[in-house]
Amino acid sequence: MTGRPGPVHIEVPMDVQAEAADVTLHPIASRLPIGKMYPSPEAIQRATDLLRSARRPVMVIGGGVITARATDEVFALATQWKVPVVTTWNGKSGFPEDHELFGGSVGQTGTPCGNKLASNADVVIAVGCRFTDWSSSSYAKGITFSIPPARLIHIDVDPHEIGKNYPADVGIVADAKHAVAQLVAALKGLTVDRSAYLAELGQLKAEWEKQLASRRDTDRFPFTSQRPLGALRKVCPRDTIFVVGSGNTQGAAKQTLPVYLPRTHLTSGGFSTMGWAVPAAIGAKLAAPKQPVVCVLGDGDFLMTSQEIAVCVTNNIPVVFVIQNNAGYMSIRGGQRKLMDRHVGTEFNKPDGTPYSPDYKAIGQAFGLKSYRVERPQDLENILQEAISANEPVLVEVPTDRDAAGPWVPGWWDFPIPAYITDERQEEYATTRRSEQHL
Ligand SMILES: Cc1ncc(C[n+]2csc(CCOP(=O)(O)OP(=O)(O)O)c2C)c(N)n1
Ligand SMILES: [Mg+2]
Repeated sequence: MTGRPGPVHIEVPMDVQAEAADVTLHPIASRLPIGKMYPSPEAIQRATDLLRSARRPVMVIGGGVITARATDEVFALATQWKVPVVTTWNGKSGFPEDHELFGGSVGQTGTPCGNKLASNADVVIAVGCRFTDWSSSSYAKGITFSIPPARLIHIDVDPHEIGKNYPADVGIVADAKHAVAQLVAALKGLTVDRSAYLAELGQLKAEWEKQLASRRDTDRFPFTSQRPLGALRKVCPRDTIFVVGSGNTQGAAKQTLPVYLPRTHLTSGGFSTMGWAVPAAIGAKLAAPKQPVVCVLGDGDFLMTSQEIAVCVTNNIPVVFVIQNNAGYMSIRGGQRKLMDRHVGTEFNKPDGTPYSPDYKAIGQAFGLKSYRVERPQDLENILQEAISANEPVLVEVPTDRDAAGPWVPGWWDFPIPAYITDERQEEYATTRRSEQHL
């Protein structure tokens, strides 16, 4: 209940559970510190000075912004001081993505726009963000971040995060809500003209939108990864909670599925844990019963915990499960092909080499869910609309093309090339690796 909030594992062995004792239970609240941590005035002063000198500021928000319920303060700082906002994986939903100051996401499967903006910033304000390898393009200089020469204001409740992956000019250990609120107050009444910078942002976003549309707005069938995500955004209310599985769906959702309200995008995050999305979506619906919950995930991910859909039926929990079926672990196949020139164990095939897939619609029906398979692209929106409106557990299978699956990869991730690959990929890898800052 203290420190950086998050999941905690406590193990209670059986023999301890079986013991009996007379104990006095002290009220736990009287043992905990009161309130949240405020920033030091000196740090706020130095951060404000730096922000006033910034010509190309960018705010990077991580999951800490959402956990600390600091999204209103972040919005106020961004709009008052005209600072574009980019998000990490867990920071997604911390800023409305239809706002003109939204710059996209950062990292390996961020957006080209988000990475360009962040790597060309002169001042980066990081709030509740750990700069993980995914979100920082494995620290390769200039791909997602250029710190230094960019100067960093780093706000985090955990002192170990400050300066851990990038040197901070101003490190602020504080609750994100208080820290950002104080920056807003310190800049109050000051104005700034960033019309040229914001026009550049608009241009970058327009280019990205064109790129995105080529895969999102196509009737190619089986579907691209992006098409059903675009359709979901069209038919789902603004407050819909999207719970996203791993693999191609996860990266594609980060890029293609805009969200507008805090806690409306839940992802298995950097370790991309398969089998997480189905139970997580059930939990999300229990926690927020008034908001629609859509779980969108790959066939491989679904198969790891698919039996949990029974819980939706036995407890009347109306989650919509959308399965992007490409008959295999296509995100892994992609990596195997690119880095090892072969793939193994990632296509689900019959002995004769043709694709194998269980019948997902039949699985849904067998468990007692209302179930669909989209057979034609023109039916997609209608089926999804019906699923959202049904107010009962629903399963929708969307056939997905094995060769049109996955997000764009505008950033970098340090994935070593095996020694037996002896072509130009070795040199390319070595060159980018040499630019990693922590080495
Ligand atoms: C528990 C677990 N095991 C293995 C992995 C490695 N892994 C990441 S994505 C992936 C394949 C996901 O397949 P699917 O859900 O069908 O999505 P696709 O990549 O085909 O779109 C695997 C095996 C993982 N992230 N989690
Ligand atoms: Mg798959």
